[in-house]
Amino acid sequence: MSLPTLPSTGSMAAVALQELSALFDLFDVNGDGTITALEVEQVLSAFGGIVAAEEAAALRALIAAEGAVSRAAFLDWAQLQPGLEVHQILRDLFQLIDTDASGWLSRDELAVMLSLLQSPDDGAALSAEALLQRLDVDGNGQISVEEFLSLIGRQSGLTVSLADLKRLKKTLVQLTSTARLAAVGLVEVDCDLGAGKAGAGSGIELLKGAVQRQQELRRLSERLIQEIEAQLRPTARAAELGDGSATPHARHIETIARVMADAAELVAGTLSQGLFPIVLAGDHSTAAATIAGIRRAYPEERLGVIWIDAHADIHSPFTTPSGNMHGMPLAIAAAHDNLPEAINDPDGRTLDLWRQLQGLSGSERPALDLRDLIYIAVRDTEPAEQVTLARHSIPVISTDEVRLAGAAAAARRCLAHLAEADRIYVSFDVDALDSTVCKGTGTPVPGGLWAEEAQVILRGLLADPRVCCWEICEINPHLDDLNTLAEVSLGIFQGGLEQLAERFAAAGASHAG
Ligand SMILES: [Mn+2]
Repeated sequence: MSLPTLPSTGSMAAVALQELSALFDLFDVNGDGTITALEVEQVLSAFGGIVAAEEAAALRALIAAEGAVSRAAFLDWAQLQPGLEVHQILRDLFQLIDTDASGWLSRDELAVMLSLLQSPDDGAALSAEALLQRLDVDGNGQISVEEFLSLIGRQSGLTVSLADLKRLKKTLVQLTSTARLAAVGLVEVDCDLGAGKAGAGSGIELLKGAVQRQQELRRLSERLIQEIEAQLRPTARAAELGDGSATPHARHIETIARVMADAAELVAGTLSQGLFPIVLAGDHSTAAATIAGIRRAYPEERLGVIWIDAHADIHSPFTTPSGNMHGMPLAIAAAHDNLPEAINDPDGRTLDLWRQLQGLSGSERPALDLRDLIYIAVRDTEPAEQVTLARHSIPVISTDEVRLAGAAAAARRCLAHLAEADRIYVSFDVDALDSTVCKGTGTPVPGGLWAEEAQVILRGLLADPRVCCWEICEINPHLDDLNTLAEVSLGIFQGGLEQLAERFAAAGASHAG
Protein backbone atom coordinates (compact mmCIF):
# COMPACT_ATOMS: atom_id res chain seq x y z
CA MET A 1 0.00 0.00 0.00
CA SER A 2 1.30 3.47 -0.76
CA LEU A 3 1.11 6.20 1.81
CA PRO A 4 -0.71 9.37 0.87
CA THR A 5 1.34 12.54 1.26
CA LEU A 6 0.95 14.39 4.51
CA PRO A 7 -0.57 17.81 4.77
CA SER A 8 2.11 20.48 4.97
CA THR A 9 3.20 21.06 8.54
CA GLY A 10 5.50 23.99 8.15
CA SER A 11 9.20 23.85 7.53
CA MET A 12 10.57 20.32 7.22
CA ALA A 13 13.79 21.43 8.85
CA ALA A 14 11.94 22.82 11.87
CA VAL A 15 9.98 19.60 12.30
CA ALA A 16 13.13 17.51 12.00
CA LEU A 17 14.86 19.67 14.61
CA GLN A 18 11.97 19.33 17.00
CA GLU A 19 12.11 15.60 16.64
CA LEU A 20 15.88 15.36 17.07
CA SER A 21 15.41 17.51 20.14
CA ALA A 22 12.99 14.87 21.44
CA LEU A 23 15.68 12.27 20.75
CA PHE A 24 18.10 14.36 22.83
CA ASP A 25 15.55 14.32 25.69
CA LEU A 26 15.51 10.56 25.50
CA PHE A 27 19.30 10.37 25.81
CA ASP A 28 19.39 12.96 28.57
CA VAL A 29 18.30 10.43 31.18
CA ASN A 30 18.81 12.68 34.24
CA GLY A 31 17.44 15.76 32.50
CA ASP A 32 20.40 18.04 33.26
CA GLY A 33 20.69 19.38 29.71
CA THR A 34 23.76 17.40 28.67
CA ILE A 35 24.21 13.79 27.65
CA THR A 36 27.12 11.78 29.01
CA ALA A 37 28.77 8.55 27.88
CA LEU A 38 26.94 6.72 30.69
CA GLU A 39 23.53 8.04 29.58
CA VAL A 40 24.23 7.08 25.98
CA GLU A 41 25.09 3.52 27.02
CA GLN A 42 22.00 3.31 29.24
CA VAL A 43 19.69 4.36 26.41
CA LEU A 44 21.38 2.21 23.75
CA SER A 45 21.20 -0.88 25.93
CA ALA A 46 17.60 -0.22 27.01
CA PHE A 47 16.28 0.46 23.49
CA GLY A 48 17.91 -1.88 20.99
CA GLY A 49 17.69 -0.22 17.60
CA ILE A 50 16.78 3.30 18.76
CA VAL A 51 19.48 4.45 16.35
CA ALA A 52 21.25 2.49 13.64
CA ALA A 53 24.56 0.81 14.54
CA GLU A 54 26.64 3.35 12.59
CA GLU A 55 24.94 6.28 14.34
CA ALA A 56 25.42 4.65 17.72
CA ALA A 57 29.14 4.30 16.96
CA ALA A 58 29.29 7.91 15.73
CA LEU A 59 27.51 9.16 18.87
CA ARG A 60 29.96 7.27 21.09
CA ALA A 61 32.82 8.83 19.13
CA LEU A 62 31.31 12.32 19.54
CA ILE A 63 30.95 11.87 23.30
CA ALA A 64 34.45 10.45 23.57
CA ALA A 65 35.82 13.53 21.77
CA GLU A 66 33.69 16.21 23.47
CA GLY A 67 32.90 14.78 26.90
CA ALA A 68 29.30 15.60 27.89
CA VAL A 69 27.34 17.00 24.94
CA SER A 70 24.84 19.87 25.09
CA ARG A 71 21.55 19.99 23.24
CA ALA A 72 22.92 22.45 20.68
CA ALA A 73 25.99 20.32 19.98
CA PHE A 74 23.81 17.22 19.73
CA LEU A 75 21.47 18.87 17.22
CA ASP A 76 24.41 20.05 15.09
CA TRP A 77 25.73 16.51 15.03
CA ALA A 78 22.40 14.72 14.65
CA GLN A 79 21.32 16.67 11.57
CA LEU A 80 24.29 15.21 9.71
CA GLN A 81 23.45 11.59 10.58
CA PRO A 82 21.51 9.82 7.82
CA GLY A 83 20.42 6.94 10.10
CA LEU A 84 18.39 9.14 12.46
CA GLU A 85 15.26 8.54 10.46
CA VAL A 86 12.77 8.94 13.29
CA HIS A 87 11.26 11.93 11.55
CA GLN A 88 9.91 10.23 8.44
CA ILE A 89 8.77 7.18 10.34
CA LEU A 90 6.70 9.27 12.76
CA ARG A 91 5.10 11.13 9.88
CA ASP A 92 4.23 7.86 8.10
CA LEU A 93 2.90 6.44 11.35
CA PHE A 94 0.69 9.46 11.90
CA GLN A 95 -0.92 8.78 8.52
CA LEU A 96 -1.51 5.11 9.29
CA ILE A 97 -2.91 5.72 12.77
CA ASP A 98 -5.18 8.49 11.49
CA THR A 99 -7.64 5.94 10.06
CA ASP A 100 -10.37 8.50 9.34
CA ALA A 101 -7.80 10.73 7.59
CA SER A 102 -8.94 13.77 9.59
CA GLY A 103 -5.40 15.11 10.03
CA TRP A 104 -5.78 14.71 13.79
CA LEU A 105 -5.40 11.72 16.09
CA SER A 106 -8.28 10.96 18.44
CA ARG A 107 -8.11 9.08 21.73
CA ASP A 108 -9.48 5.96 19.99
CA GLU A 109 -6.81 6.12 17.32
CA LEU A 110 -4.13 6.46 19.99
CA ALA A 111 -5.67 3.47 21.79
CA VAL A 112 -5.22 1.28 18.68
CA MET A 113 -1.59 2.39 18.44
CA LEU A 114 -0.93 1.64 22.12
CA SER A 115 -2.51 -1.81 21.87
CA LEU A 116 -0.02 -2.65 19.13
CA LEU A 117 2.98 -1.07 20.86
CA GLN A 118 2.53 -2.30 24.42
CA SER A 119 1.99 -5.83 25.58
CA PRO A 120 -0.85 -6.44 28.07
CA ASP A 121 1.63 -8.00 30.54
CA ASP A 122 3.60 -4.74 30.68
CA GLY A 123 3.07 -3.27 34.15
CA ALA A 124 4.04 0.23 32.98
CA ALA A 125 1.48 0.25 30.14
CA LEU A 126 0.22 3.75 29.35
CA SER A 127 -3.46 4.51 28.74
CA ALA A 128 -4.67 6.33 25.63
CA GLU A 129 -6.16 9.04 27.85
CA ALA A 130 -2.83 9.63 29.61
CA LEU A 131 -0.92 9.73 26.32
CA LEU A 132 -3.46 12.13 24.82
CA GLN A 133 -3.05 14.51 27.74
CA ARG A 134 0.72 14.43 27.58
CA LEU A 135 0.99 14.99 23.84
CA ASP A 136 -1.85 17.53 23.56
CA VAL A 137 0.15 20.72 24.04
CA ASP A 138 -2.56 23.11 22.80
CA GLY A 139 -5.26 21.28 24.78
CA ASN A 140 -7.77 20.89 21.93
CA GLY A 141 -8.39 17.22 22.77
CA GLN A 142 -6.69 15.72 19.73
CA ILE A 143 -3.16 15.32 18.44
CA SER A 144 -1.63 17.20 15.52
CA VAL A 145 1.37 16.01 13.50
CA GLU A 146 3.61 18.45 15.39
CA GLU A 147 2.35 17.20 18.73
CA PHE A 148 2.78 13.61 17.61
CA LEU A 149 6.43 14.17 16.76
CA SER A 150 7.23 14.42 20.48
CA LEU A 151 6.13 10.79 20.89
CA ILE A 152 9.64 9.52 21.52
CA GLY A 153 10.55 12.33 23.92
CA ARG A 154 10.44 11.90 27.68
CA GLN A 155 7.28 13.98 27.99
CA SER A 156 5.14 11.38 26.21
CA GLY A 157 5.65 8.90 29.07
CA LEU A 158 5.87 6.10 26.52
CA THR A 159 8.92 3.85 26.40
CA VAL A 160 9.40 3.36 22.70
CA SER A 161 12.40 2.69 20.49
CA LEU A 162 13.00 3.36 16.84
CA ALA A 163 12.70 -0.42 16.27
CA ASP A 164 9.27 -0.34 17.95
CA LEU A 165 8.16 2.47 15.66
CA LYS A 166 9.37 0.64 12.57
CA ARG A 167 7.60 -2.53 13.66
CA LEU A 168 4.43 -0.56 14.40
CA LYS A 169 4.51 0.98 10.96
CA LYS A 170 4.92 -2.38 9.18
CA THR A 171 2.20 -3.88 11.38
CA LEU A 172 -0.28 -1.12 10.63
CA VAL A 173 0.35 -1.51 6.90
CA GLN A 174 -0.60 -5.20 7.18
CA LEU A 175 -3.61 -4.45 9.39
CA THR A 176 -5.03 -1.89 7.00
CA SER A 177 -4.34 -4.01 3.93
CA THR A 178 -7.46 -5.20 2.14
CA ALA A 179 -5.52 -8.33 1.11
CA ARG A 180 -5.06 -9.38 4.73
CA LEU A 181 -5.11 -13.11 5.56
CA ALA A 182 -8.32 -14.04 7.38
CA ALA A 183 -8.45 -17.86 7.54
CA VAL A 184 -6.04 -20.78 7.66
CA GLY A 185 -5.12 -23.18 4.87
CA LEU A 186 -3.51 -26.43 6.03
CA VAL A 187 -0.56 -27.31 3.81
CA GLU A 188 0.81 -30.83 4.15
CA VAL A 189 4.29 -31.65 2.93
CA ASP A 190 4.76 -35.34 3.53
CA CYS A 191 8.48 -35.89 2.99
CA ASP A 192 10.96 -37.59 5.32
CA LEU A 193 13.89 -38.09 2.92
CA GLY A 194 15.81 -35.08 4.25
CA ALA A 195 16.21 -36.60 7.72
CA GLY A 196 18.71 -39.26 8.74
CA LYS A 197 15.89 -41.45 10.09
CA ALA A 198 12.67 -42.36 8.24
CA GLY A 199 9.18 -41.66 9.56
CA ALA A 200 8.85 -37.88 10.05
CA GLY A 201 6.05 -37.71 7.46
CA SER A 202 3.78 -39.86 9.65
CA GLY A 203 3.72 -37.06 12.22
CA ILE A 204 1.31 -35.14 9.98
CA GLU A 205 -1.39 -37.83 10.08
CA LEU A 206 -0.81 -38.31 13.78
CA LEU A 207 -1.37 -34.62 14.50
CA LYS A 208 -4.42 -34.37 12.24
CA GLY A 209 -5.90 -37.49 13.83
CA ALA A 210 -5.42 -36.04 17.30
CA VAL A 211 -7.17 -32.81 16.23
CA GLN A 212 -10.18 -34.83 15.08
CA ARG A 213 -10.39 -36.70 18.39
CA GLN A 214 -10.54 -33.56 20.53
CA GLN A 215 -13.93 -31.96 20.23
CA GLU A 216 -13.06 -28.37 21.12
CA LEU A 217 -10.07 -28.31 18.82
CA ARG A 218 -12.02 -29.96 16.00
CA ARG A 219 -14.64 -27.19 16.21
CA LEU A 220 -11.98 -24.50 16.23
CA SER A 221 -10.24 -25.97 13.19
CA GLU A 222 -13.51 -26.42 11.31
CA ARG A 223 -14.27 -22.75 11.89
CA LEU A 224 -10.79 -21.46 11.08
CA ILE A 225 -9.39 -23.78 8.42
CA GLN A 226 -10.59 -23.49 4.85
CA GLU A 227 -10.01 -25.95 2.05
CA ILE A 228 -7.23 -24.89 -0.31
CA GLU A 229 -8.25 -24.98 -3.96
CA ALA A 230 -6.31 -27.28 -6.28
CA GLN A 231 -4.64 -29.06 -3.43
CA LEU A 232 -1.42 -30.85 -4.19
CA ARG A 233 0.03 -33.23 -1.70
CA PRO A 234 3.80 -33.15 -2.07
CA THR A 235 4.92 -36.60 -0.93
CA ALA A 236 8.11 -38.65 -0.78
CA ARG A 237 8.69 -41.31 1.84
CA ALA A 238 11.85 -43.24 2.58
CA ALA A 239 9.75 -46.33 3.38
CA GLU A 240 8.63 -46.50 -0.27
CA LEU A 241 11.73 -45.18 -2.01
CA GLY A 242 14.45 -46.93 -0.04
CA ASP A 243 17.35 -45.41 1.78
CA GLY A 244 20.09 -45.49 -0.87
CA SER A 245 21.13 -42.21 -2.48
CA ALA A 246 23.52 -41.53 -5.36
CA THR A 247 24.23 -38.01 -4.07
CA PRO A 248 26.06 -38.43 -0.73
CA HIS A 249 26.49 -34.70 0.00
CA ALA A 250 22.79 -33.92 -0.51
CA ARG A 251 21.02 -37.22 -0.01
CA HIS A 252 17.88 -37.75 -2.15
CA ILE A 253 18.19 -34.24 -3.59
CA GLU A 254 16.54 -35.32 -6.84
CA THR A 255 13.34 -36.53 -5.15
CA ILE A 256 13.37 -33.74 -2.57
CA ALA A 257 13.66 -31.16 -5.36
CA ARG A 258 10.49 -32.55 -6.96
CA VAL A 259 8.62 -32.40 -3.64
CA MET A 260 9.88 -28.87 -3.05
CA ALA A 261 8.67 -27.62 -6.42
CA ASP A 262 5.14 -28.78 -5.50
CA ALA A 263 5.41 -27.43 -1.95
CA ALA A 264 6.50 -23.96 -3.11
CA GLU A 265 3.59 -23.79 -5.55
CA LEU A 266 1.17 -24.92 -2.86
CA VAL A 267 2.34 -22.33 -0.33
CA ALA A 268 2.27 -19.50 -2.88
CA GLY A 269 -1.20 -20.59 -4.03
CA THR A 270 -2.51 -20.73 -0.46
CA LEU A 271 -1.34 -17.17 0.23
CA SER A 272 -2.81 -15.90 -3.03
CA GLN A 273 -6.19 -17.35 -1.96
CA GLY A 274 -6.01 -15.10 1.12
CA LEU A 275 -5.29 -18.02 3.45
CA PHE A 276 -2.65 -18.20 6.16
CA PRO A 277 -0.65 -21.39 5.48
CA ILE A 278 0.00 -23.60 8.48
CA VAL A 279 2.50 -26.02 7.00
CA LEU A 280 2.61 -29.48 8.55
CA ALA A 281 5.84 -30.93 7.25
CA GLY A 282 7.80 -34.12 7.69
CA ASP A 283 11.47 -33.29 7.81
CA HIS A 284 12.73 -29.71 7.80
CA SER A 285 14.38 -29.72 4.35
CA THR A 286 11.21 -28.60 2.57
CA ALA A 287 11.01 -25.38 4.64
CA ALA A 288 13.19 -23.92 1.89
CA ALA A 289 10.22 -24.48 -0.43
CA THR A 290 7.92 -22.76 2.06
CA ILE A 291 10.19 -19.71 2.01
CA ALA A 292 10.33 -19.82 -1.80
CA GLY A 293 6.51 -19.98 -1.92
CA ILE A 294 6.14 -16.97 0.39
CA ARG A 295 8.68 -15.09 -1.73
CA ARG A 296 6.68 -15.91 -4.89
CA ALA A 297 3.51 -14.55 -3.29
CA TYR A 298 5.27 -11.36 -2.12
CA PRO A 299 8.20 -10.83 -4.51
CA GLU A 300 8.92 -7.23 -3.51
CA GLU A 301 8.46 -7.36 0.24
CA ARG A 302 11.07 -7.72 2.94
CA LEU A 303 10.75 -11.21 4.41
CA GLY A 304 11.88 -12.09 7.93
CA VAL A 305 12.39 -15.66 9.18
CA ILE A 306 12.18 -16.85 12.80
CA TRP A 307 13.76 -20.31 13.04
CA ILE A 308 12.93 -22.22 16.24
CA ASP A 309 15.12 -25.30 16.21
CA ALA A 310 17.94 -27.15 17.99
CA HIS A 311 19.99 -26.83 14.79
CA ALA A 312 20.96 -23.91 12.56
CA ASP A 313 20.03 -25.81 9.35
CA ILE A 314 22.39 -23.68 7.26
CA HIS A 315 24.71 -26.33 5.79
CA SER A 316 25.36 -26.69 2.07
CA PRO A 317 26.46 -29.81 0.15
CA PHE A 318 29.96 -28.33 0.48
CA THR A 319 29.92 -28.18 4.30
CA THR A 320 27.55 -30.92 5.47
CA PRO A 321 29.09 -33.76 7.49
CA SER A 322 25.98 -36.02 7.11
CA GLY A 323 24.56 -35.15 3.67
CA ASN A 324 21.06 -34.95 5.22
CA MET A 325 19.12 -32.17 3.55
CA HIS A 326 17.07 -31.25 6.63
CA GLY A 327 20.24 -29.44 7.72
CA MET A 328 20.25 -27.24 4.58
CA PRO A 329 16.97 -25.33 4.10
CA LEU A 330 18.32 -21.93 5.17
CA ALA A 331 21.39 -22.28 2.95
CA ILE A 332 19.01 -22.93 0.04
CA ALA A 333 16.74 -19.97 0.86
CA ALA A 334 19.67 -17.58 1.34
CA ALA A 335 21.75 -19.05 -1.52
CA HIS A 336 24.54 -19.48 1.01
CA ASP A 337 27.11 -22.08 -0.15
CA ASN A 338 29.67 -21.16 2.52
CA LEU A 339 32.54 -22.20 0.22
CA PRO A 340 35.37 -20.98 2.51
CA GLU A 341 34.31 -23.70 4.98
CA ALA A 342 33.95 -26.47 2.36
CA ILE A 343 34.89 -30.04 3.35
CA ASN A 344 33.09 -31.86 0.47
CA ASP A 345 33.35 -31.81 -3.32
CA PRO A 346 29.78 -32.45 -4.52
CA ASP A 347 29.22 -33.95 -8.00
CA GLY A 348 27.78 -32.02 -10.94
CA ARG A 349 24.30 -33.52 -10.68
CA THR A 350 24.05 -32.47 -7.02
CA LEU A 351 25.19 -28.94 -7.84
CA ASP A 352 22.74 -28.56 -10.75
CA LEU A 353 19.85 -29.46 -8.47
CA TRP A 354 21.24 -27.33 -5.62
CA ARG A 355 21.28 -24.25 -7.89
CA GLN A 356 17.78 -25.11 -9.09
CA LEU A 357 16.53 -25.19 -5.48
CA GLN A 358 18.20 -21.87 -4.69
CA GLY A 359 16.23 -20.36 -7.58
CA LEU A 360 12.91 -21.92 -6.59
CA SER A 361 11.39 -18.58 -5.59
CA GLY A 362 11.68 -17.38 -9.19
CA SER A 363 13.35 -14.19 -7.99
CA GLU A 364 16.74 -12.94 -9.16
CA ARG A 365 17.85 -12.37 -5.59
CA PRO A 366 17.96 -15.10 -2.91
CA ALA A 367 14.56 -15.62 -1.26
CA LEU A 368 16.05 -14.75 2.15
CA ASP A 369 18.59 -12.13 3.21
CA LEU A 370 20.56 -13.38 6.24
CA ARG A 371 20.16 -10.06 8.08
CA ASP A 372 16.43 -10.96 8.28
CA LEU A 373 16.98 -14.27 10.08
CA ILE A 374 16.82 -14.91 13.84
CA TYR A 375 17.10 -18.21 15.72
CA ILE A 376 15.56 -19.49 18.94
CA ALA A 377 16.85 -22.48 20.97
CA VAL A 378 19.63 -23.37 18.49
CA ARG A 379 22.24 -25.28 20.52
CA ASP A 380 23.78 -27.96 18.28
CA THR A 381 25.83 -26.44 15.46
CA GLU A 382 28.93 -27.43 13.50
CA PRO A 383 31.98 -25.15 13.02
CA ALA A 384 31.01 -24.23 9.42
CA GLU A 385 27.62 -23.02 10.65
CA GLN A 386 29.19 -21.16 13.57
CA VAL A 387 31.32 -19.24 11.08
CA THR A 388 28.20 -18.24 9.14
CA LEU A 389 26.34 -17.11 12.26
CA ALA A 390 29.30 -15.03 13.41
CA ARG A 391 30.10 -13.55 10.00
CA HIS A 392 26.50 -12.47 9.38
CA SER A 393 25.75 -11.56 13.02
CA ILE A 394 22.68 -13.79 13.05
CA PRO A 395 21.21 -13.61 16.57
CA VAL A 396 20.43 -16.76 18.56
CA ILE A 397 18.01 -16.47 21.48
CA SER A 398 19.20 -19.29 23.72
CA THR A 399 17.07 -21.41 26.00
CA ASP A 400 18.80 -19.70 28.94
CA GLU A 401 17.76 -16.30 27.62
CA VAL A 402 14.16 -17.49 27.19
CA ARG A 403 14.21 -18.69 30.81
CA LEU A 404 15.85 -15.51 32.12
CA ALA A 405 13.92 -12.84 30.23
CA GLY A 406 10.74 -14.85 29.73
CA ALA A 407 9.21 -16.44 26.66
CA ALA A 408 7.05 -13.40 25.86
CA ALA A 409 10.15 -11.18 25.90
CA ALA A 410 11.92 -13.61 23.56
CA ALA A 411 9.07 -13.29 21.08
CA ARG A 412 9.23 -9.50 21.34
CA ARG A 413 12.98 -9.54 20.73
CA CYS A 414 12.46 -11.54 17.53
CA LEU A 415 9.81 -9.14 16.29
CA ALA A 416 12.04 -6.17 17.15
CA HIS A 417 14.98 -7.70 15.27
CA LEU A 418 12.67 -8.00 12.27
CA ALA A 419 11.22 -4.51 12.79
CA GLU A 420 11.69 -3.66 9.13
CA ALA A 421 10.26 -6.89 7.74
CA ASP A 422 6.94 -6.63 5.90
CA ARG A 423 6.19 -10.35 6.27
CA ILE A 424 7.49 -12.96 8.69
CA TYR A 425 7.69 -16.75 8.46
CA VAL A 426 7.88 -18.79 11.68
CA SER A 427 9.41 -22.25 11.33
CA PHE A 428 9.08 -24.56 14.33
CA ASP A 429 11.13 -27.75 14.40
CA VAL A 430 9.93 -29.81 17.37
CA ASP A 431 13.55 -30.63 18.22
CA ALA A 432 13.69 -27.06 19.59
CA LEU A 433 11.98 -28.69 22.58
CA ASP A 434 14.11 -30.33 25.24
CA SER A 435 15.12 -33.91 24.46
CA THR A 436 13.17 -35.15 27.49
CA VAL A 437 10.00 -33.85 25.81
CA CYS A 438 10.72 -34.63 22.17
CA LYS A 439 12.03 -38.18 22.04
CA GLY A 440 9.92 -38.64 18.90
CA THR A 441 12.11 -36.60 16.61
CA GLY A 442 15.10 -37.51 14.47
CA THR A 443 17.73 -35.53 16.35
CA PRO A 444 16.76 -34.73 19.97
CA VAL A 445 19.17 -32.43 21.85
CA PRO A 446 19.17 -31.62 25.60
CA GLY A 447 18.92 -28.05 26.83
CA GLY A 448 15.85 -27.11 24.78
CA LEU A 449 12.57 -25.33 25.45
CA TRP A 450 9.74 -26.60 27.60
CA ALA A 451 6.44 -27.01 25.79
CA GLU A 452 4.90 -24.10 27.74
CA GLU A 453 7.74 -21.80 26.69
CA ALA A 454 7.33 -22.79 23.06
CA GLN A 455 3.60 -22.07 23.30
CA VAL A 456 4.09 -18.61 24.77
CA ILE A 457 6.73 -17.75 22.16
CA LEU A 458 4.55 -18.95 19.29
CA ARG A 459 1.50 -17.10 20.58
CA GLY A 460 3.53 -13.90 20.87
CA LEU A 461 4.80 -14.28 17.32
CA LEU A 462 1.52 -15.30 15.68
CA ALA A 463 -0.24 -12.25 17.18
CA ASP A 464 1.82 -10.02 14.88
CA PRO A 465 -0.16 -9.40 11.66
CA ARG A 466 3.07 -9.51 9.68
CA VAL A 467 3.48 -13.23 10.45
CA CYS A 468 2.06 -14.85 7.31
CA CYS A 469 3.03 -18.52 7.61
CA TRP A 470 3.79 -21.02 10.37
CA GLU A 471 5.41 -24.41 9.92
CA ILE A 472 5.65 -27.38 12.32
CA CYS A 473 7.92 -30.27 11.38
CA GLU A 474 10.02 -33.28 12.42
CA ILE A 475 7.36 -35.09 14.49
CA ASN A 476 8.35 -38.74 14.12
CA PRO A 477 5.92 -41.18 15.78
CA HIS A 478 8.17 -44.13 14.87
CA LEU A 479 10.71 -42.88 17.41
CA ASP A 480 8.15 -42.12 20.11
CA ASP A 481 6.83 -45.14 22.06
CA LEU A 482 4.50 -43.17 24.30
CA ASN A 483 3.35 -40.55 21.78
CA THR A 484 4.51 -37.86 24.22
CA LEU A 485 5.67 -35.60 21.41
CA ALA A 486 2.35 -35.97 19.57
CA GLU A 487 0.52 -34.80 22.71
CA VAL A 488 2.87 -31.87 23.19
CA SER A 489 2.66 -30.90 19.51
CA LEU A 490 -1.11 -30.99 19.68
CA GLY A 491 -1.05 -28.45 22.52
CA ILE A 492 1.29 -26.22 20.56
CA PHE A 493 -0.86 -26.49 17.45
CA GLN A 494 -3.98 -25.64 19.44
CA GLY A 495 -2.35 -22.63 21.12
CA GLY A 496 -1.24 -21.28 17.76
CA LEU A 497 -4.63 -21.82 16.20
CA GLU A 498 -6.35 -20.01 19.09
CA GLN A 499 -3.97 -17.08 18.71
CA LEU A 500 -4.68 -16.84 14.98
CA ALA A 501 -8.44 -16.99 15.65
CA GLU A 502 -8.07 -14.03 18.03
CA ARG A 503 -5.95 -12.13 15.54
CA PHE A 504 -8.33 -12.66 12.61
CA ALA A 505 -11.33 -11.66 14.76
CA ALA A 506 -9.64 -8.46 16.00
CA ALA A 507 -8.52 -7.47 12.49
CA GLY A 508 -12.02 -8.15 11.12
CA ALA A 509 -13.57 -5.96 13.82
CA SER A 510 -11.17 -3.03 13.31
CA HIS A 511 -11.50 -3.32 9.54
CA ALA A 512 -15.29 -3.25 9.68
CA GLY A 513 -15.25 -0.35 12.18
MN1 LIG B 1 15.43 -28.11 11.68
